[in-house]
Amino acid sequence: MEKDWWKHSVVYQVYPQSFKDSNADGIGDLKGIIEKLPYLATLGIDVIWLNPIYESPGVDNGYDISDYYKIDPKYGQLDDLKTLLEEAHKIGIKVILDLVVNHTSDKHRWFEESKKSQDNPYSDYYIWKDPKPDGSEPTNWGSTFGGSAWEYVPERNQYYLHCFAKEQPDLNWDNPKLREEIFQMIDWWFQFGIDGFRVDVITLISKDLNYPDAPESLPYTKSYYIGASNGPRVHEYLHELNEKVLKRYDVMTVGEAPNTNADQALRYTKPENEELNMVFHFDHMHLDYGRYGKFSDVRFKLSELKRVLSKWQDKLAEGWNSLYWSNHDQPRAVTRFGDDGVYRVESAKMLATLLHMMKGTPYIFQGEELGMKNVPFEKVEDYQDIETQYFLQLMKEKGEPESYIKESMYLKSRDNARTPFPWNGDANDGYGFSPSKPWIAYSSDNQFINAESALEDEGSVFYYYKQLIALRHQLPIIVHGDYELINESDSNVYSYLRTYENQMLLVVCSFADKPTYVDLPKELLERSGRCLIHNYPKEPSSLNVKQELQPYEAFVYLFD
Ligand code: TEU
Ligand code: CA
Repeated sequence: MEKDWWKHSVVYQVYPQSFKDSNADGIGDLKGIIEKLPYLATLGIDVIWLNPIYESPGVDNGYDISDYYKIDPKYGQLDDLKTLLEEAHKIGIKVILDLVVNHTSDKHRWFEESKKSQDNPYSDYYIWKDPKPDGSEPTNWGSTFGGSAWEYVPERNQYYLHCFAKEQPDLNWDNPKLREEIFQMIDWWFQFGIDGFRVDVITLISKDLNYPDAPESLPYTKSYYIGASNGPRVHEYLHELNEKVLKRYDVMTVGEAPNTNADQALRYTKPENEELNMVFHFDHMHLDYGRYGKFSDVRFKLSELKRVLSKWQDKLAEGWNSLYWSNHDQPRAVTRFGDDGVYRVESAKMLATLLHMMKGTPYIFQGEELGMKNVPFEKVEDYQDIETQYFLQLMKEKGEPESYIKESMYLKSRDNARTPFPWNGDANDGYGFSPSKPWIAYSSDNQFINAESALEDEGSVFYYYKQLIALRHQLPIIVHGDYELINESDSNVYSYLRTYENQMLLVVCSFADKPTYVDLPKELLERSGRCLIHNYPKEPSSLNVKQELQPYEAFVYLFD
């Protein structure tokens, strides 16, 4: 087995409930994913990451797990997952699952027992604290989806902690018995044959036992960060997980790391620390936050994007980066960072170029390879997501104008990423997703943006992604080369170099919606190179780099 295969892999994220429905209940499922493996093989990806498919009441779309060993019947059976693994492995694709072990569902057997009394075998599986003398919550922390992060249970006369919904109680990792249960479960899944895990909010598992109150300056819904992120024993626990389980398998791990800076991330990912292979950071996701945090109409600044992405490229030189523009929690990349109007195709390709030529493992969220954009839901009621519902309510209470509320939903709701995948453009055929009413409304853009038309069009975003993936597989410089930002102060163009052995790669990406000009190092202008990829039709003399750029133009040159 090839060492560190995840370093030269490209991961494709499948949101199972919205990929392909095989049994006409309006919900995507495992058989649907199996059916669409050839599509993923055509794209050329190496790994599929599936969002949670375990048994769950579905309060937070599967991130509230009631049984780690069962597949939720709406997705199929364990046997279907076996088949998916076999079929994927046959064509060289690996499959990783989502591991949600900071919390469970409140319907998990452990919690049902734990909440009964202060004295039972599961009593310490969760985080229980006495009320303050006046009966109030142990700290002033708010939870991600609204309200206090503490919920009172009369049977115990105590509060339990939930950083997310109250139906998602936080597990107590300080309890060695709990850790053993979790490690056993992880081992069971590796025995089953999966190839790794994306690990949900792993930076939150160790809590500061002083339980400090949060300062007013922290946004309420994230105020638990003060005592719940990058806590005192998190590295110890991950190392223990590695020692006891991960080490024995050839698997990959990517931890989701909210509230984690690049120095901390290096600790998680440095190979000699034996914790995780890589983490997802949020720094570039925070560039357009406003007064409610995420839900805002603020637009990112290119200078900030350069600063943030370059910092991570530099700081994680001895660790490993994960590269992403979008996922199931984020709006569509082309709307957020590009132009989803006239230059949708050009800017989607430009963004792909910028990300896929960087050092790290790229992640593609389903539909990103079609250049899907945010969803123009007509009715606010079309939004399903628990986070969106909360912020909608909050902004209404604060008296925000209807138009501002609608605009922030449109720009930021997690549902932008969650609408069913458009396999074709035919509304009467449920866009090829399902013959029945889907669990969440379709995007009306599907008639123009869909897989069938992308596959028929040589110039589509899809084939551009395919090319980028193939380049990563062919050229070690893309995997291993050093990164260097150039033209830092250019406010239109993001350009950088990669160097490896005697080779050099030049990546130029315009974020301007009109023609512009890029200043390039003289030595490169004099050298002749090879244009590897370009989002505008090739010009006859592609040996020399050019400096005039079309709107959202992007290209990559290799010099050797
Ligand atoms: O998200 C964790 C996380 O940090 C969220 O606060 C995220 O920032 C938010 O969704 C952005 O709007 C993970 C999962 O990816 C998410 O889907 C879950 O809801 C959450 O954990 C709880 O498990
Ligand atoms: Ca189904």
